Amino acid sequence: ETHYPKRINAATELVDRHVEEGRGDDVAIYFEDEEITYADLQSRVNRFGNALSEIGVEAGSRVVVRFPNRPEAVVACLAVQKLGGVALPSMKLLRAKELEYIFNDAGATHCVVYDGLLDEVEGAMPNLDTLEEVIVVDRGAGVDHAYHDYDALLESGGSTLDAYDTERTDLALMLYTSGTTGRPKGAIHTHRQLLASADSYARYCLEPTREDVFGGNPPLPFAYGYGDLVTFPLRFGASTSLVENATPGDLLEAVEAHGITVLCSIPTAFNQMLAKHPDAPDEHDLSSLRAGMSAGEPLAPSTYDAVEDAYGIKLLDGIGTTEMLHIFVSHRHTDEVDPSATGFPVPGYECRVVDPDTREEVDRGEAGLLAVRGPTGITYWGRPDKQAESVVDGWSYPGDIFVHREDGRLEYKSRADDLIISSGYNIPGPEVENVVQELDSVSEVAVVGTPDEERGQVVKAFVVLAEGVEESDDLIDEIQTHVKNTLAPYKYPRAVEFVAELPRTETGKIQRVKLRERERE
Ligand code: 3SK
Repeated sequence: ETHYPKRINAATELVDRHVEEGRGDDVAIYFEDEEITYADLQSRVNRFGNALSEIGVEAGSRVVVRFPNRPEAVVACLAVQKLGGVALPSMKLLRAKELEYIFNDAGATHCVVYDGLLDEVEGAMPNLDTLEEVIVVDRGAGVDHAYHDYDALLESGGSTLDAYDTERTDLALMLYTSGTTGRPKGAIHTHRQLLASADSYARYCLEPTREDVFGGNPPLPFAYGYGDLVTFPLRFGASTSLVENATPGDLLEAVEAHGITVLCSIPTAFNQMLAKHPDAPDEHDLSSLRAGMSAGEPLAPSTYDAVEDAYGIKLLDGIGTTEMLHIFVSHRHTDEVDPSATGFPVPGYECRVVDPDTREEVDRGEAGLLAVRGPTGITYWGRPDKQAESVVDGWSYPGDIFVHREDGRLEYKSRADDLIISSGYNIPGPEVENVVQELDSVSEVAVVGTPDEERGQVVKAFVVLAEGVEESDDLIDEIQTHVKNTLAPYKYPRAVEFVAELPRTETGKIQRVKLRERERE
């Protein structure tokens, strides 16, 4: 708290400060063939901010920003924050019913929306209680509308704007959890927390400089993407490379075109890059890369090794959550990375592994529930019930099972919900997944517990086979034998089902809850 002045505005720190300190000509955003400098970005934020203010956005207003990864989304969020409002980026696949809940729960008054994503907002409109104004970014989707036009507002707004005099504890960003179970929850973050996520994880684990270019495909409305592609690069006067709806191939092209130095993605996308573009290191100049970041799902050691072999970079696995805003356990790029562990508590954070019942710290080497304390923490919007469950005595409980090892590293075991209890043994599904994933015949795998009369639950693996591999009983045998030979034999999957794909959230997380539900039916 005390490291930051009482009055601080994140947008000013991320943009204006660089211009004032003579870095206005540096590139802030690469997008397609466009290079948007810090001075350009400041001008757009100011002009759009002035226009938003004319149509009623003020301190405390909640503004939904609905976009693929494009510069207008960055401009909109920063303009709202500069006015003292709260930016609420929304995942682009959300449907009208889901949007209705989020708009009403947040009390959103304004929405800035990309033309291709307007229809679901319109579908929700008859039931929106607080929405006053809609601003559409017309990019040729051919929608006919009578709302405000983003480009016209940008033209009309004056190019200077004094930031609202926000306090460090004022809200700046609101993100809804994807809600695999129950209603989505709004996670809220202050101006200070936004900056603190960069000043802890990014500063110490990545040590960014002005020469860095952050790039990747996590969507901006995902806390991971917002940090990697907005807060981190702009905090350090570096650049961000935005690619709309990037496939793994697009990302490899962006590395070459924009000179990406820090490549951010999720394990599935790294696996797809490796599998679909095995010749990428010969076909593209990837020499700008200096580090990679992976989150969203645990990173299998086999993926870590393959990325290091192919691209020559350490892929830093990190655990973060929407509620915690960003990563709180990771290796630093200067560490000797041990891919069997997630890493150390990020500087600024403390972690304890506790007994879920007593909340007492367990011995090193024993599995327990992770408790975290640091510059960001869990705060829900209007959910005292969930708040009381998730924060106890000042410690946030993100809901993950970890082992704190003697070497100080934290080793991820599973989500608390994903622990399989079979014949009295505790079996973390992701540990089995990592081993199955080592087989060349396997493209993706998810492991859950399936009900069993004798054992309570048995371990079941859902396997997506690599291209060209045919399912067979021999393959099942190979998978089971490989796990038995690598882990304690009771962890082997007694059931194996081949599937065409795994259910995933829009942010790429495997929805194990859906697989478990299917097994219970
Ligand atoms: O879900 C995650 O893994 C995550 C990681 C970093 C930052 C934010 C999130 C939600």
